[in-house]
Amino acid sequence: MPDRALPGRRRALGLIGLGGAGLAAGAGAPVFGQTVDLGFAGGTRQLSGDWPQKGAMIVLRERAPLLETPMSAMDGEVFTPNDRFFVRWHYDDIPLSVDPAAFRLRVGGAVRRPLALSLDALRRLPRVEIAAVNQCSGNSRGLFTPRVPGAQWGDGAIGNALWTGVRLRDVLDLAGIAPGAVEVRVAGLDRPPPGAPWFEKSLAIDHARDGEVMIAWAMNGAALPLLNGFPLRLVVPGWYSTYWIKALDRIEVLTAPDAGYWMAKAYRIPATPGADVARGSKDFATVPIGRMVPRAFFTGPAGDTKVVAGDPFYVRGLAMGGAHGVARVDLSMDAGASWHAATLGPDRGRYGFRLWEATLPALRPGGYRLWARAVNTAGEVQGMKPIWNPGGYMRNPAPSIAVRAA
Ligand SMILES: Nc1nc2c(c(=O)[nH]1)N[C@H]1C(S)=C(S)[C@@H](COP(=O)(O)O)O[C@H]1N2
Ligand SMILES: [Mo]
Repeated sequence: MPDRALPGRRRALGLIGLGGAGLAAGAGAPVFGQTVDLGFAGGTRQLSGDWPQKGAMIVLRERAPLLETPMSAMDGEVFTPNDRFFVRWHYDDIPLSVDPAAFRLRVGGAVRRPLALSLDALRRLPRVEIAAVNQCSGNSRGLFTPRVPGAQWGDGAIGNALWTGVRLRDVLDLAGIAPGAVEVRVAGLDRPPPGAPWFEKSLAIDHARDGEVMIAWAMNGAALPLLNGFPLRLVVPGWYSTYWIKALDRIEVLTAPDAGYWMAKAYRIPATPGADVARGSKDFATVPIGRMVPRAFFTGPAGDTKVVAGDPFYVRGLAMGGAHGVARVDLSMDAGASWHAATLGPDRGRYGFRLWEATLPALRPGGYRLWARAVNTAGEVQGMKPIWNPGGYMRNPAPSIAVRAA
């Protein structure tokens, strides 16, 4: 971390008026000298506590911010604390202050009544709450082999929250969808550099109206942190977070498919099962990234560990089902030849995290490898073999940790 850059950043982001949201001047002390090893070449990163409303985060990039959650911050937590929730922006020009009284959410395009909704007007609609995992399409990209360009995340570009807000459907119904609508485009307050396209994403009209896609103003019972999209963000349960537009201020109903850069060119995956193609290939049909896939994570321990030979050992982690609930988390000590079910924690919502734990039998002295996999309620099983695609999207091989018993 260039420590000279930190005071400036603290000033720039730390003095933001949030109209009562109470932004502390800096979230905590910089954690100088503390590094985290994300498990790939170049993956040794500095922890910093110098971001507003954030505790210690792994810094991938300062401008535009890419802040990763250390796995230790998710250990034993179904809901990822807001001050440790990962941050990802594409463009440098992000909103540094938003006046909630002046803020309006505009709804336009193919609608009967274009709207400019205040936050108070939104709050008069029926309130909904949903637990959902927000995961970057490129989470774990740093672990791709061969390596691919893009943000070199470890496993921590992910978090689960209980989101509070209103249904996108209710907002669309208030405006009245006009005939011929096919997609709904969303965009936020961050601005592209000159000549670059706005960061806009679109959902099919039926998806936008499914009653699950929501506009949230709170996560885990508190206002969204500025870096996570204050005052409003889209929440698209079960889908990768590229669609979860932050600082959402524009909704536009389209009568033709969105041909913009961020739909037509970026965030596209191979149209193959599991988004998997031969290493190095470039020539394949693509589709926009969409639903997430099941994943399990070790959090305690989060990586290779030593245990006392002859003692049972306790291991735990998190799992997500992707676009469905978690049915099971399995553990294997023979590279997937046989699997044993771990104990799941309570179900706090099908799109959210589920805690899992297991106490494993005593080991003789020696070296072992322990694997975990998640299985969702649709029967999708997390596979052993890593996929590959040039965008570095949707990585989800069954994780493993080395266990040394002595
Ligand atoms: N306005 C806006 N919304 C955005 C983005 C962005 O660059 N601008 N990035 C998206 C991507 S790719 C991700 S991974 C998530 C990250 O959400 P978070 O920063 O709250 O964790 O925000 C999404 N929403
Ligand atoms: Mo992302």
